[in-house]
Amino acid sequence: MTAVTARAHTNIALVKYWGKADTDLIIPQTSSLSLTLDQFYTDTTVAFDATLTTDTVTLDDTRLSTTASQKVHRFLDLVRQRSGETRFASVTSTNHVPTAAGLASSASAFAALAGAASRAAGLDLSRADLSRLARRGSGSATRSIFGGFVEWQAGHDDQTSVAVPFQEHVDWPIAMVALLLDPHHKKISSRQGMQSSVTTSPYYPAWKQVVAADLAAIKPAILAQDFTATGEILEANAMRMHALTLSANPPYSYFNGDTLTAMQTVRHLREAGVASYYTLDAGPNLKVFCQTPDLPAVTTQLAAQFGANRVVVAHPGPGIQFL
Ligand code: 2P0
Repeated sequence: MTAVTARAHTNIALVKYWGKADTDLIIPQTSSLSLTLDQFYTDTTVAFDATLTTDTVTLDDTRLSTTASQKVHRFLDLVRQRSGETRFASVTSTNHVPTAAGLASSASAFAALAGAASRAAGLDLSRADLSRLARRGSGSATRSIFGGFVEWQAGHDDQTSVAVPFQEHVDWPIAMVALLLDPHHKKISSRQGMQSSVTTSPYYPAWKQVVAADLAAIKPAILAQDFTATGEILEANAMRMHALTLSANPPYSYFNGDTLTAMQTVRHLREAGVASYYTLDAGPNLKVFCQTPDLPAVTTQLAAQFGANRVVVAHPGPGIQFL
């Protein structure tokens, strides 16, 4: 019985993934591009153990029920299938977030699980293969195998749908300020939400064109370290993703009142000469993209309005590590 521990960081998509072409293999409708973040990560230890009669999953010191850990069981089945491992596993996972407000993410969770479970089962996978494996747990986990700026190339099957580093070592003084507005679990999961957008939003075909254009534009902007162009693209892309929720049937939204207020704050900062742009995922928490010299202005304003304990500064982070 060998226990293996892996650490994976979460990532924030600058050009978002919002919809699957294949819900079983998790092949997305479009490619996406993200930035891995240093402040939010998951440490996961996996050990296959002949004395176990079922897989056990412990998250932040709490043993999960079979129902709550269904996705993990299915993921372990996949690893057993590939490796020939027949034993059940114990999985122990800790989410590291700087406050109790919770930015727990399936991206860091399944990336760390892919690493720890595959190695514990005796597989020695390349990072590309780890990315493909992590994808089967959660789409966004595909990208969390790599550090810095990462592109998940949509592809069309298990082999071709994989993340590739776009710029792994980021030498650009940028930051992503997380504003934690609501720690609660979302009512509509990303999985349900994106599928509803694919099947019911009349804007979905336009979204695919938006993503293609945004990817083509953001890559040269990142390489040129063009902060304004990068910021404008990521903010517009996030809003257009959220337009898919508002235009679904039935319509829904991940925004709350504070989300709208915080968006206005960022616009005010910009008008006052503090260059900053926001993005947000399937929840109300904003992430504010800014340049390191502007961090004091951004964090002071957000802390004054929402409370210092809700503001966490993140920078570009690394890819998967084995501890
Ligand atoms: C992303 N999100 O690109 C997008 C933007 C949220 C908004 O990927 O069903 O947990 O497990 O593949 O990866 C969150 O969805 O969904 C997500 P599944 P996932 O980061």
